[in-house]
Amino acid sequence: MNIIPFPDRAEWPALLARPVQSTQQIEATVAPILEQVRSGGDAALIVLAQKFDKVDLSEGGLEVATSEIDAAEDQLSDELKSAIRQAYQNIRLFHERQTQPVEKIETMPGVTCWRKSVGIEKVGLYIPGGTAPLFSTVLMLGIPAQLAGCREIVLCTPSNNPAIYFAAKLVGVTKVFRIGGAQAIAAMAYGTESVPQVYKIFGPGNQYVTSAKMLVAKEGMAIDMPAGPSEVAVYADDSAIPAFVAADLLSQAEHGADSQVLLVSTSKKLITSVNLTLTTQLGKLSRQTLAAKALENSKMILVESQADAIDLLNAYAAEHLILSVENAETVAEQIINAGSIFLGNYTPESVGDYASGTNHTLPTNGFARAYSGVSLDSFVKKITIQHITPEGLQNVGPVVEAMAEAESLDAHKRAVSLRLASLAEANPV
Ligand code: HSO
Ligand code: ZN
Repeated sequence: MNIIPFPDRAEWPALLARPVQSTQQIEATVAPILEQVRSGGDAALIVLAQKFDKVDLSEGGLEVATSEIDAAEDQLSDELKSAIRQAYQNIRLFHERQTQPVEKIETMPGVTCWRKSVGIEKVGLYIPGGTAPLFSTVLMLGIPAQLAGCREIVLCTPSNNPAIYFAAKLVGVTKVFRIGGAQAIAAMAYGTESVPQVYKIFGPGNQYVTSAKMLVAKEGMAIDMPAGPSEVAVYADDSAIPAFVAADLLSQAEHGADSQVLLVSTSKKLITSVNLTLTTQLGKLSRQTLAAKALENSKMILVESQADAIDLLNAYAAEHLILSVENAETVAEQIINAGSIFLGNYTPESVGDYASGTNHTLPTNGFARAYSGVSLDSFVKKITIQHITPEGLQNVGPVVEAMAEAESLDAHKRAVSLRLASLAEANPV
């Protein structure tokens, strides 16, 4: 991997920049696909599935039959099923506690305000196919959707992997469609004869899927977040174990050729040892070609001090940040930009990817500066409610009258004044 010793702060932005991807060309391919689905519905989806996925959906239909979903269970080993069930429980427990109790706040005597959370009625989850169909993402998106009480949970995936179906059943997905790519996003955004139109679309995907999500977002569809290639930054000192660090870097690199990994350290010794064991471990991976490509975009950065490391990590805003340093928890307090943080030598990112309980759908590409990962909140909207008693209106009314008058909004003022006058009439002093 590229080793960069003591870069000047002026060099940081260039060093930390993600590989740029030209979106224009992809948009030009994706926009007509969206239009084709919008106007052609199911028939267009069948044509597109034939063209891009080489599957004939005209016979079996776009929707995966319940019998096929039920049958998935028999195709999985007991070991995998119990692993998925345990992950389900941990993720569910962590997300369940994100529920906030309704709290009625009396801002002035007689003026009460509160919020209620309501699950988004219809949500769409996209699960890519490809070389490693990530059924874990079904849990990460489906569990908060289930907890939020979303009434319709639609899942589109080009994959017929039984683990995806098994997880979909666990989280209570209402309909599964064998549709992939940009056309799946279009189907959920516009609705077709078989695919229900949803109000928010979640899930990872390749550049075409991401571009489709961005395009429908421009038309007003809610999406989870702008997704880019996955990434990890590891900050390690001499208390770190080089083989563990190398394995963590590779676990992110194996996701795809466009993944990015970063090692930051104040120890040259650590960097050298990680680099050595990385090469050995890489040679043993089944996805070594992909991982090796990702490592070409990746860097090991040697810095002078812990303060420099923290500033650099905050500037990078990693999707995943592993702190394999002494006093990791204290260091974490100084991290202000990251999607998810992993503390110490025994907290690999992969545990968070699958089973600890936290969500693995996280902001990439520096979006961690302003976005959070997916959580229960992503599947609910919060409706504010208020109730004002006659006494309350006497308290807050004059405030509103003064402000409305200053904004020259007479009707606003009158809505209060009329009521205050009627109260005064009913109860003369
Ligand atoms: N690291 C990925 C999630 C994942 N890993 C799924 C394995 N399966 C993005 O956070
Ligand atoms: Zn992963």
